[in-house]
Amino acid sequence: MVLPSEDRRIVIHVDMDSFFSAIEVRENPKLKGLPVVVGADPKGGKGRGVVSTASYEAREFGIRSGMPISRAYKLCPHGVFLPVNMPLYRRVSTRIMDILRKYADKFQRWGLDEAFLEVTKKAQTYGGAKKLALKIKKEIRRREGLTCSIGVGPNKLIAKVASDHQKPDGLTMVEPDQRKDFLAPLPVRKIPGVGRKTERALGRLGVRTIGQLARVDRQTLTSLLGKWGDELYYLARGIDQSEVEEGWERKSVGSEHTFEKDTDDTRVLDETLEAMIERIHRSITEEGYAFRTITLKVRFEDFETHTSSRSVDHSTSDIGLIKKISRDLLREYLGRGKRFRLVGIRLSNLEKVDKDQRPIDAFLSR
Ligand code: TTP
Ligand code: MG
Repeated sequence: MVLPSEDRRIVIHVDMDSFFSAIEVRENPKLKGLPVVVGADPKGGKGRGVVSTASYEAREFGIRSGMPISRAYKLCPHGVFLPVNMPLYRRVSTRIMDILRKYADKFQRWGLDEAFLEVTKKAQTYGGAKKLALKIKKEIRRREGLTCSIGVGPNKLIAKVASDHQKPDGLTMVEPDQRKDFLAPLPVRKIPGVGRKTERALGRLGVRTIGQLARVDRQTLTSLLGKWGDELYYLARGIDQSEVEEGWERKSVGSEHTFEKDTDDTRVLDETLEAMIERIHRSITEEGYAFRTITLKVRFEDFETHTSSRSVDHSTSDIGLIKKISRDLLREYLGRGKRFRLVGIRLSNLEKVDKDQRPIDAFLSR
């Protein structure tokens, strides 16, 4: 089923290349060409935090986002390890979004370093969209000294997968009749929203590529994955009717903390969570948001990692409630005879309660 409206839209997705580390290199050109790793509390590679991002030179050593700094250090001891300077990255992000917005009929920021632009009217044709994309790249490079990768396609799904296709500094055009061939050879996890869990479930059906996924019937997918299976049925065919929506961002905000030393001291755990909650709470209320879901993440000393969530009936911004629920959630993990390496808190299902406020900055950390 391809709806006629599907083919009429032209959507661009822009994603900055190795965003945090590219900014660091721009600020300090001596770092150009070096393996640069940005992460929480890096201590020259001896810290216990995780990697936020790595320059493409550092990725050659196998360093990836989310990896412990200590592992990154083992892979590349001569790398340059830098702390996260979020206020700087936010300022750069805001300026980039201001550039992008001008090129769009409709604009949707999607996190700190990416955005969707519907350009159906401004571009008219795929040829026009390509010209627009090249202009965007040029302007970002000239004004900010940074590169980005761009995908152009008939909907948000295709545009997003395409922007990731030739990184860094790429431009990938996928016209409506090319979408199936474009998607078919890619692994299923390239579909936004497909994580390890879905990948594993599909793997059990022998499905590894999007092309294989497109051959599975709808019933099988829904009985395996429920509503998400139904969505996947369409996504695998390159069909995505979701709109480019102004002001709708990735709706969650959270933070996590790796302890200096693994701990099972409940006071330390409580205090750490409280401090994080106060910071996150300040940020959501300042931006005029309320939440419905709280997620606690814990990682034990042996790296076993768990998350558990609880949702409330109506959206709220009650800090006492966040603290209480997080303590309840934490209790399930106490007394296991294992120390904690990391705790994290995330608020999701955010809802705007104060319409006059600016949209929330998509995340404090992912
Ligand atoms: P990404 O766009 O996923 O990564 P990137 O811009 O660093 O690299 P790429 O060229 O592959 O797009 O994320 C944007 C920024 O978000 C990234 O620079 C750092 C931050 N981030 C984290 O802090 N933790 C994470 O796990 C990820 C994936 C990103
Ligand atoms: Mg990026």
